[in-house]
Amino acid sequence: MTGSSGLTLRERDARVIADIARLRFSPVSLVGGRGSRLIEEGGRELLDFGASFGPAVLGHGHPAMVEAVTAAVSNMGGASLSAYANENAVALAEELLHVTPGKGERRVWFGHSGSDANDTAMRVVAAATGRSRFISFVGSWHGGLSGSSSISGHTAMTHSLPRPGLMLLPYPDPYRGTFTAEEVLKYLDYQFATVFPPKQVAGMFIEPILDDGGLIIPPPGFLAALQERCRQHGIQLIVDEVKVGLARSGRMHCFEYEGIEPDVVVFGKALGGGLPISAVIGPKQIMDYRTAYAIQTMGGNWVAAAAGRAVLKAIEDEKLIERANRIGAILEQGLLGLMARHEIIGEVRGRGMVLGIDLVRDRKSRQPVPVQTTAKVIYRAYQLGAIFFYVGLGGNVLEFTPPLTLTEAEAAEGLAIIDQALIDVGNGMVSDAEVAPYIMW
Ligand code: 7F7
Repeated sequence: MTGSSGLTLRERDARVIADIARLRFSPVSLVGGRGSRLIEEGGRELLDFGASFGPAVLGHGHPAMVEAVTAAVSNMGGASLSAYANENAVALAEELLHVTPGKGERRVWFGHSGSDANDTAMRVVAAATGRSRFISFVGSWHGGLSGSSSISGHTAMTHSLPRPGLMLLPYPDPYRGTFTAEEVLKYLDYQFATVFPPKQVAGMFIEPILDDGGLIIPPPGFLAALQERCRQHGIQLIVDEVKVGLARSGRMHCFEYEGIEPDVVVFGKALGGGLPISAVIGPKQIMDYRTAYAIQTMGGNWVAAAAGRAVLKAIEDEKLIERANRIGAILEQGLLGLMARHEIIGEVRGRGMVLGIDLVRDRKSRQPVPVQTTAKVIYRAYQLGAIFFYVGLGGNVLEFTPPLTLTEAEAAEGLAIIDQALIDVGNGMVSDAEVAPYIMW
């Protein structure tokens, strides 16, 4: 199908959209979406197993979201929380504080994206503690702005320099065993005892599942051991729940699995259900540190905050935490079933409805497949009618982050598509040339 210009949507996109904004894992171009399905140009429906890298937790066009956003946009209490208190943002902050554990007086900051939220967390924590060093992890993705990318450790970000005074620790990987938790902790203690004085460290950024870095689940006790060190040295423990938080992991917060209580929690993606809103929750004495101004005119704006409230309400009304566990278990079982038939699947891992399959050359060596292989599976799945993405520093982990509203029947449909895609790629049905434009990192 072509627009009035006679060009397809993809062609028009190529003419006007900056390449620095693209991360395309398939040729799909969208004209709409409903439920768990996206509608591509021409009208074909595709099952959405990525939820646009996570945010579309309620799928597309969810009635509660339509109602909340329509009502908000029809009766706008201004567009700036910086300029005036607004009912939707204040209520959302109250609700977020209610569902997020933490001690003492806390305050909420609102932004538009996970990137600006991590940026803000970094700046305000540095300013309020008077410390300038940070710790984060190899493989982490905290955002694409100057500050948030400077504390990220993803291979896709090596074109920009890390923040001075950043220590990037390996995230222990129980599957490949590149580093064990004990080795990482030993290295951290050694750094603390020598060239990285802990009293100069403002904060430590942690993803409770290292998602873009390969969907790695931390070994039991690792995050608790980090928390213990943070407490000992007055380091703020900043947990980035942007990708896996708010019910996706089968808990409200993914950090709950670790029995830890962060000082600062960062939300994004799911919070707006696809609309741009992010939040940082932290201790009052940090979040009220006025000279660390983090004012964005439309942060916490009326409409995005209404979307946030609709998401939190749907999590409760539709028991989405329970659902993430139930449908997540069905998906996981299905993937384990595929593993029995596809040697290429080295491991199935995840929590709730954030799951991954690690594709390997062979199960003994656990060596990742070349990224082209993962890209081919995704490309073939797109042809068969489903959208997936890949993660991992070698691009060998197929990621499943569908809407939390995914039905059992849709889960089965997605599994059947992956099954067929693996068979077809195994039979050489997709060429290297076909997927070359879709290799992103
Ligand atoms: O919404 P935004 O891209 O600004 O969020 C940044 C961010 C912060 N923290 C975590 C744990 C994230 O995963 C992200 C963003 N994640 C990327 C977005 C770019 C494409 C790759 N897939 C992601 O999930």
